[in-house]
Amino acid sequence: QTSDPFIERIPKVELHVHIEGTLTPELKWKFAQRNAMPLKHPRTGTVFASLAELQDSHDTMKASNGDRMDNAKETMSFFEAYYGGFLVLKTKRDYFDLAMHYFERAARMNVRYCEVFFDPQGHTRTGVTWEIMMGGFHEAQEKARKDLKVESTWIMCFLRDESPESAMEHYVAALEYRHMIVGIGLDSNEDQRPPMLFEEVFARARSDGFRITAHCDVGKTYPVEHIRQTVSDLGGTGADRIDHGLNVVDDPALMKTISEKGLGMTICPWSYIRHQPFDEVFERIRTLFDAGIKISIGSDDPAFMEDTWMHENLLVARKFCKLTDGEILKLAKDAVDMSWASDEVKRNIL
Ligand code: ES4
Ligand code: ZN
Repeated sequence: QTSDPFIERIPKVELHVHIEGTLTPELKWKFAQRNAMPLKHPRTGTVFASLAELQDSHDTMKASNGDRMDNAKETMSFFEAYYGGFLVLKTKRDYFDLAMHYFERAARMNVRYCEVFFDPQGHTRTGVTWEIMMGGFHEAQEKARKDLKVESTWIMCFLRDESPESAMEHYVAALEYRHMIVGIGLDSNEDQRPPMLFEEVFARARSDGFRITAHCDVGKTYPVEHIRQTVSDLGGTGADRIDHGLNVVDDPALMKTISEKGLGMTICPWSYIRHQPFDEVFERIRTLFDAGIKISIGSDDPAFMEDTWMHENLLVARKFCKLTDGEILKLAKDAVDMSWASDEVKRNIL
């Protein structure tokens, strides 16, 4: 099912989308062409000769599907495809176009407000300056507000597979752009990287007035301890939200703490379907919902998951969690509630 008038009509808030995860193969190809860069497969070194070849290997759903892995040697793993995308972003215009492409999609889905993740370390390490990156984002954001009535702000994520020192350096550099940034997050490969490794920078961000969140349990099952740290410790007294964290359903006491603290969780169904049994994913989401925990549906990396944007994520959640119109409305309201928008912006959303 692809059409659902109620879901189409309802005003939306998106709180979990990586701007780099909205880089479609078409945009990647366009930027590579105009920056005169050959696009290579990050592992095999093969140069993609056409957009069609790139599109083929960009399909990380295929790559992560166990038994199709063998005969899909040329496909890229998620992180290969994702970080490969950073290489084609060179100019302020690239950053502007990337963000504008997302805001235009958002407007078409009636997304009125969004908090968009970006990964500055992934950009500075390819030689891009803050001015180029934030300048392009800012111009797009202003145009989207004016022309599309899409309100937005940014959440700066640290790459947890980089060092805490690098996170701190980027934090300090970002202060010049703090008017654009509402919160600080943590993403990338979670293996052996508990959130509290980054406590110094999160505590500082907290005391400087930023909201904080962290990705937990994404890709495969990581220790519930990562969620516990995020809930109770990060930034001194715990984060303001949790990104993902589905495996908390294995720990009813922690679920109770999340519920009592009123912490919202951002949930991206298409991201989990790639790695986890289908039924289990939706049972878990339903369990969180029924426990009264605030959840907000997001798209994570829509361009890397078979083109599944906010709309498609809501559709699949609706279908397999058997959500009524009333329950869809509750999700939409909880998303507003969980957001870090000012009261005035919140009033204008729904
Ligand atoms: C990500 Cl850990 C993770 N999962 C999905 N998308 C991402 N973007 C950056 N980190
Ligand atoms: Zn994410």
